[in-house]
Amino acid sequence: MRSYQLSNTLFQRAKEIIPGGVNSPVRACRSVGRDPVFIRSAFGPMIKDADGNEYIDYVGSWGPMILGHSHPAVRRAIAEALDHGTSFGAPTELEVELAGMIIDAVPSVQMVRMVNSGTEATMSAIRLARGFTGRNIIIKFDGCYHGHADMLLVSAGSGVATLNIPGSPGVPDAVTRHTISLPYNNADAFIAVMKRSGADVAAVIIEPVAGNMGLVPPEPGFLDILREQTAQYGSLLIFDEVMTGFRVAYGGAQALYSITPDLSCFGKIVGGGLPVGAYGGRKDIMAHVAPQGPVYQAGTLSGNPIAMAAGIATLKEIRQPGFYEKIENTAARLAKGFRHVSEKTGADLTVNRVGSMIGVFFTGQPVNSYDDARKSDLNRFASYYQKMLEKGVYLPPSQFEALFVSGAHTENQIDETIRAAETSLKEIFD
Ligand code: KE4
Repeated sequence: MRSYQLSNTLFQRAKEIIPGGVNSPVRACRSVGRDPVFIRSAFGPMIKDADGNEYIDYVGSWGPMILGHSHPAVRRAIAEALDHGTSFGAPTELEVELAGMIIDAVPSVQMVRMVNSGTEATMSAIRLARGFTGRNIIIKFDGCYHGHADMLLVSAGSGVATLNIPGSPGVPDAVTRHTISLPYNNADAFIAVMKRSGADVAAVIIEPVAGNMGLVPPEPGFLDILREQTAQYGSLLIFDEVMTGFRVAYGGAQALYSITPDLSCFGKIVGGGLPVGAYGGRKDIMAHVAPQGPVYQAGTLSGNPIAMAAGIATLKEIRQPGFYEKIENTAARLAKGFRHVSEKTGADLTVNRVGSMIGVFFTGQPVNSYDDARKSDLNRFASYYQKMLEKGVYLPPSQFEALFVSGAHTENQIDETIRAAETSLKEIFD
């Protein structure tokens, strides 16, 4: 039996001085009925908690750790950058290098601005779209999470869905009245709204593969319809690739589905585990960003050299031939294993996968939207989470999150995970 004594002591202290004891709500594990473990170290696919318990990690810091933790090349790059200082608040060669790598990787991005989080990236892209078009309406999709900027906290996924809160107190109606949220994968609903209001829509923002309601892929043709309709009405199409960028392909979901958005948002992997976000796209649009244009956006630590170094090192590793094929095969093995043990144990699971992102839903029905995802049995998910943790498997503590497979996960660890899943599911469904 594992001990969690130090994690529990730390959590009691944390709750006295940090809201909910955490610096991001979903980490509090409230929806899975247990307190969080405090992590002390991580190497490769493994993390270790304060009590010395080890786990196979499928959270990967919510996506950034595509190489696995503490990758030697990333550590060397950070150490090298540290030798020259930590922050200057001035242009550096490293931010030019990372900007160039993003532009080389994603053809739709002709110019890019670094920020410090995915939230900053999407918030800035929305402001830019409104400034560029002179319009106010934003369309998003139920269950998609684009960070915690006021105008996007409408029918959001991730922690908002996990805590089952409709939006958030403190967000004035005046801010969200220009935000329309539609069902994901519902082309008819989208076309109808564009027919009615398209001329007033500044932008449509979407997770091209939804990872914040669990993992929900776009249905064939759905993204194409978004592209056609936004082009027809002069609205901008924004791909929020904070999670999918450099994850589902080196060129992101837009490469996978051959869609050219007008703006794209990035985060997570582009920082290699350090705080980095970015937004970019058509040069004629990005030219409106200050100081080149009038749309203001700024950040003290934007382009921080240490973070840039980590991002550069990460992208250099994942662009190596065979990297995506490897993590794709590893993730396919894991998804196949989940499906197999679901049948073997009679557990009602739906397993969705795109690349190295996997969603395991506790429902026997297909999951193609947020409404579908919310039909999942959250109590059984919570039991599964707890049992898997006890067996040394660290899953995202929410039905409305995705699992991430890294380049460091081995076949043995996948097979160990599947064995733990089989035992856990038997205990739950017997
Ligand atoms: P951050 O501000 O948390 O860096 O990024 C916001 C964001 C934007 N867009 C997408 C598609 C995202 O997935 C995110 C953040 N993802 C969640 C996990 N699903 C962050 C985890 C957390 O909130 O602690």
